[in-house]
Amino acid sequence: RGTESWWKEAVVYQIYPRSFDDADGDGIGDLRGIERRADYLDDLGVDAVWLCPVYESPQADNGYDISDYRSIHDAYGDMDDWRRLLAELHDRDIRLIMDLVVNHTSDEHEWFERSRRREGDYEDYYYWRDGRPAADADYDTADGPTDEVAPNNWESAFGGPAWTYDDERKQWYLHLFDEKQPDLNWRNPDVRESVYEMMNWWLDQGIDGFRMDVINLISKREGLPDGDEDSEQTGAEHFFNGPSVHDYLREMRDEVLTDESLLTVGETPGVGVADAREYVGDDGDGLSMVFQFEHVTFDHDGDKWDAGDWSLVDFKAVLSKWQNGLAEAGWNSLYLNNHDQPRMVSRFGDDEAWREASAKLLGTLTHTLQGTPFIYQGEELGMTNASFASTDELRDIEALNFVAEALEEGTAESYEDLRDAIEYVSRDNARTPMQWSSEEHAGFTDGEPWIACNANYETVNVEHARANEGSVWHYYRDLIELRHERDVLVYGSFDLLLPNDPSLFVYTRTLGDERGLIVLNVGADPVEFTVPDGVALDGLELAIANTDVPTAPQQTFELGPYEARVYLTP
Ligand code: TEU
Repeated sequence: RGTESWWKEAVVYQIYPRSFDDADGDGIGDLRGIERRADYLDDLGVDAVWLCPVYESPQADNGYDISDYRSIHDAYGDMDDWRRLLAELHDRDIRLIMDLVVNHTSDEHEWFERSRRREGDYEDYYYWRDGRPAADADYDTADGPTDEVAPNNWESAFGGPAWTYDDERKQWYLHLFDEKQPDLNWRNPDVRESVYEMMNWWLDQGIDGFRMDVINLISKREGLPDGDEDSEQTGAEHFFNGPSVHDYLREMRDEVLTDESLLTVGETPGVGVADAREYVGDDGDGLSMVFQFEHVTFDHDGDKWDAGDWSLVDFKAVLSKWQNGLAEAGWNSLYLNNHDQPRMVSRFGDDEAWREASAKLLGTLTHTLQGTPFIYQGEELGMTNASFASTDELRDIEALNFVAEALEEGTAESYEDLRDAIEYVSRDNARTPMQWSSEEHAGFTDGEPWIACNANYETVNVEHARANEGSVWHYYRDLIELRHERDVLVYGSFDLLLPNDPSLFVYTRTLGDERGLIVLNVGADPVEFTVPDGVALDGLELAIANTDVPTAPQQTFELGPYEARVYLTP
């Protein structure tokens, strides 16, 4: 892989199909809905779409539980719809990246059904174990035979034990996520072969790459030993970046990912910079990028539901560590939100008084760091977190489990006690329907949407944003165009200024003679700052800003609330 690749210069748009656009009125987004928005994506100027799972699935985790990798979930359409979508995107020079979910399948996948019946080659497709004698264990465990408990103390990412007892096979199976998402046994070469075959089948359909769901969880430590109960997820040290993960990924590269132009992005919770270097680039496993989580977990107080205050100084430190850490050895992905995270403007900006300004500021950040920006649907409108008045309004399995568990354990008396946490971090915040217009249900569906629209759709919507030159949408379009035009924003080196300033995020980008200075006031209070010595201002001109400002930078800046400015040499 050379130093230049299309995906380094690209802006990727993430689509969560269930919530994007519903063409057939059943309240659930679908492939035809996406197809009819191909011009919308083209107008925005994005280069690729990452499509979250659309495969056949019982939808226990909105498609991250796949029951057939080679067909499309009914509510989304069929393979013909998918082929048409691919063609419409390719006609517009937009590439398509599919979501690859191979740490686990659905328990309704044929492989699992055969495995629970111990059918031939399928017997060891998953992690099946006998239970432990009940007397031997002191950890929380799911129900099984009265005299036994789960094989170890590992926990599921969605709460509760990571093991479920299967009455048919009379053994326990491992699931790092929901019980309807059994983990595939990657130690078994037949499993790996089946996965590679399936990946090659998708490549033959003409796709341009894969986003790889929790790909750093596929290798589990031999013997599946008990984990440290004080960690955020018990067992994590035995399956995050497990012992054979790099062997598997290198094998996958050799068997499947030989075309160097593919975009591959591994979703890798819990990786640090040093781990990431082993996954990306020629000297690593060859992935184009990873999604690291440090900048979206640094505000967790041991647990995502305790997220709260965060400091800009810490945020800058995390992001610049990644900028510097992968500058020579790898490539960064750039994101502030996705389908698992709260809306960025509600978390890092101000979704009330300064909604538009702060949405533009955060977009400026993701489009002017070194790496590939990923825009999550609705981000380009400044969509915000939603309101969930009761558990009836929640849809996400993780949130529902969290509420049920807290009520059962008595850490909360009622939903009201948990509401702030839900409305701040739950994944449903990101999953409310895309806001297309001020019509009923935001123009998303003619039916009843599967999850309620955010109440602010009457003012925050595509129709309104496109008609208004000063909107977040137009600003995003300009940002994307600017990034396409200016190599310094893609390839330039990054240098953080003022690391300890509590409200300013300021950095330079440099590529040979080309220079850039990016100045962001991350807060509602106006600030003044003087450009430090050593930063040359000569020749810099304003390239984009979210307010009206002079075209040449002064030595001293007066910045208004959430003001963002990008200066570049011409
Ligand atoms: O997410 C993996 C992951 O790390 C999440 O479980 C994360 O910890 C959680 O969402 C934070 O609240 C991926 C997918 O992006 C997610 O949608 C799936 O639910 C999960 O894998 C299981 O496939």
